[in-house]
Amino acid sequence: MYGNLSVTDSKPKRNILEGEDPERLAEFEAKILRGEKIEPHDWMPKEYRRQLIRMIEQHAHSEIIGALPEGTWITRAPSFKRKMALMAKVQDESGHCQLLYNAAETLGKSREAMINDLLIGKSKYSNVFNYPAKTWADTAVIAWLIDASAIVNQVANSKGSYGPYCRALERICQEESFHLRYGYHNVVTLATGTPLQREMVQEALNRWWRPIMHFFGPPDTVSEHGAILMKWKVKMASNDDMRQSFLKQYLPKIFELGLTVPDIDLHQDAETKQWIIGDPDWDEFFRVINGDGPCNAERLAVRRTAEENGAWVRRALKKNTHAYTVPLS
Ligand code: FAQ
Repeated sequence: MYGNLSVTDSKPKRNILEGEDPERLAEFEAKILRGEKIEPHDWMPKEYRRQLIRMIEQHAHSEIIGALPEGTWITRAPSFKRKMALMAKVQDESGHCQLLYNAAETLGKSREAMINDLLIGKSKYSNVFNYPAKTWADTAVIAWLIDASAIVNQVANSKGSYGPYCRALERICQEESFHLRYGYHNVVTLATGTPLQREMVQEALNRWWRPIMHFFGPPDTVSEHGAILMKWKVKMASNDDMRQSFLKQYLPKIFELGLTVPDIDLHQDAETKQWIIGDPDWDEFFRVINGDGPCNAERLAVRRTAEENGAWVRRALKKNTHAYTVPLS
């Protein structure tokens, strides 16, 4: 199902709980099992903190970088109404990164350190935002199916164990559900429009399908962090289960619009009703998340420029001087 990927591709295991007090660890795990939330002032194993920082930070970076592919279409939206809607969406995504950076900061890593790790290429962000939005139809597919993928992941994980992350996810999901409806409306408009519009949306779907399959992470057999994150209820389902949940919900809607997906091996198992996908090229996934995708360099360059251009505002606020006296040019 997944080409030549196997468990032997994963890194060697280390003892992640070395040095932890067994009694406190047992109490912590019992609390999670009872469905209680862990809050910032509570005791937690070092590995729980490290994993949460890694995951929430990557999520925050994904939101801020994720605003870029669609953002490039604000000036080219096909009508004033759609321009307003797209602007609101892009603004929402930037707001989500604020909520997520705040949640990650409760674990002890500063926002400056997180942004720095993004800009030097140390921290990852979602694979999907390293591809270009070539046409207006790409923005429609992003807003419908990437927001849908994000919702599948985030609704599940909002029931997880770390209080600040779960509360941020709940709020984010409410806004993402507007994005999804906006995206679906755009896709329906194109799919039921002229032959050229229909062709445009099909081509966009063909471009985004594989990155969307990658979005949920590598197969469970090679997922490095999945087991411990699910044990501690940070991830509420495995990568493959999240991908399956997306396929079950959205493939029928795609087909209903008369659209297809570029996977000749895709089929539904007659007994289990599970969707079986072809190999979505996991080599490409690993290349992209490690910095070698079509737009990685461009995305980071834009963020670096934004960071440099905004530096004087942050300096002014930090010094608590009167920001309005700082010259604008
Ligand atoms: N992209 O062991 P696993 C959005 C990395 S928000 C890049 O399976 P894990 C909103 C992974 O980090 C989108 N890297 O990892 C929006 C790890 O590398 P590391 C973001 C990926 O953590 C919509 C390595 O591979 N959502 O879209 C990806 O157990 C529209 C091994 O993988 C979240 O961040 C990937 N797709 O599971 C904005 C949700 N997948 O750190 C604008 C929270 C895996 O060891 C427009 N995150 N990797 O160097 C999660 O649920 C999880 O972290 C997963 C990965 C499921 C992404």
